[in-house]
Amino acid sequence: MIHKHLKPFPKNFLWGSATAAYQIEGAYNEDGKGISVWDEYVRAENRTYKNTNGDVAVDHYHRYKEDVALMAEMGLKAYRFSIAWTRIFPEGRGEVNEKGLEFYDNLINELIKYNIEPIVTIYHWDAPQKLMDLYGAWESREIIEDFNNYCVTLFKKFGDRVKYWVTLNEQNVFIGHGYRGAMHPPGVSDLKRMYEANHIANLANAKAICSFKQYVPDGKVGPSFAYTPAYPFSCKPEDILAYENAEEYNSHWWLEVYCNGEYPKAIWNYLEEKGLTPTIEEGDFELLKQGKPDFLGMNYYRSETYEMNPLDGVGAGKVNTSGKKGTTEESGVPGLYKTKKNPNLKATNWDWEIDPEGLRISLRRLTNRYGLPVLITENGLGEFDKLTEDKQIFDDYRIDYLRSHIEACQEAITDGVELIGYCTWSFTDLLSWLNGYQKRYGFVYVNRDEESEKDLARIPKKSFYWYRDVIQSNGEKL
Ligand code: BGP
Repeated sequence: MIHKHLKPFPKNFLWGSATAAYQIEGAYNEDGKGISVWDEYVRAENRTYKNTNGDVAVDHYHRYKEDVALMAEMGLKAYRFSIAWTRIFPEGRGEVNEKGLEFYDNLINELIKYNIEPIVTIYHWDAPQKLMDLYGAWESREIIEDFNNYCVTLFKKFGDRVKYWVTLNEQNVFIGHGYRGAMHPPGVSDLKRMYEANHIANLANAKAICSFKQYVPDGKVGPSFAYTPAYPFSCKPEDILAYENAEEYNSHWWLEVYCNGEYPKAIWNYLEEKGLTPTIEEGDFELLKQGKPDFLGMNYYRSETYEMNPLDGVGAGKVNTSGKKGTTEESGVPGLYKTKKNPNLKATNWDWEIDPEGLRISLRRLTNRYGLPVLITENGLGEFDKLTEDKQIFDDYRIDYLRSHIEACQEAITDGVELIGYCTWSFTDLLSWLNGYQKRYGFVYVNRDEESEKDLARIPKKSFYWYRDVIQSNGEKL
């Protein structure tokens, strides 16, 4: 569809940027905070790039006022951040830590002071270690109640000022990496456990949404999903089927549950044959159906291309966490699909293919299938940045990436997609879970690296001023 004229961005469009607690806050054991599964996981060698951890991260906990002032200078309309469960409940349940609530209360008030809409992510992967020790965190149904208590505490405390809430960030990633890829805590590779934990996370998500409607009736809530649209490598029917397998297996397995309270049939059957379907208890589907989101949060970075993979074909391959281009290995699920490099797309140094049209395709696919408004909760470019001697960063490649993706948003809006807002990843540079500090995403450079915390100085990049103009012109000046 080629439009002659594009519709303007809506007047109240949320031009935003996003971060997550573990990746920016630091202060990992201060003011009563408990230990999270990430605080614990990174203690063992070789789990992250150069053994980096978030003990200090970019010290946002102590510098939040400076960071929010920079957001205000940029004219940001919305800021998406996550709350660390272990700051609120150090042990995951039981006594509330007032100091933890106070930190986020201050942050929210600071944002509101500058008319920046706070978008709160309730869970961005940092489950309390105590709950992991007690009952295996997401592997026990006990977490549904504990998570709900944590959510209700937040709704009661912040629901008067926070109207946009994200329940779980990228359940497909934290469950997939945690229990299949063994790359995130708890570092397990066991499909049965993965699908059980995933089902429990679905129930926790639905229950939290039900509570939300009760406590914040004038707010909007939804999960954030890492959507990577699948493409077929060729028009051979077997490749088309491989791409459909990938779509269903990697995305709609989650999205159908969020939006319709059901698991997609073909994948359910596939898993049933293997004895991998989750245990369903009475009332589960009723709860899943009740917990309907108001919007879909979508994190979009790239597309992925697939071809047929025979039953004795390739399995999981290595992921590039070093920034050495071309080190990503082919990977697949035998009998379902395998990944292929898309010859039509350029890729980043971490081998993520750059595909703005893929964002438009994603928005249209999700709108067509689920009919919900969409909030882009993450989109951005992770790259090496160079600080010049006179302390400037010319990140034109990031501007190009963001510009083309914002154009894709406008095309999707013109297509009829109801897009609430667009949050870049990320506002300041921050810790990338597995890739250390060298894979930078921010508008604001943070002066630190894997080896040293240096002075953690904040330096706006060229993209900072570019995005300021985009916001000021409501997307007209790209
Ligand atoms: C998403 C996560 C973010 C962030 C981003 C970039 O999956 O929600 O927390 O890390 O990806 O990924 P990476 O840091 O691996 O480059």
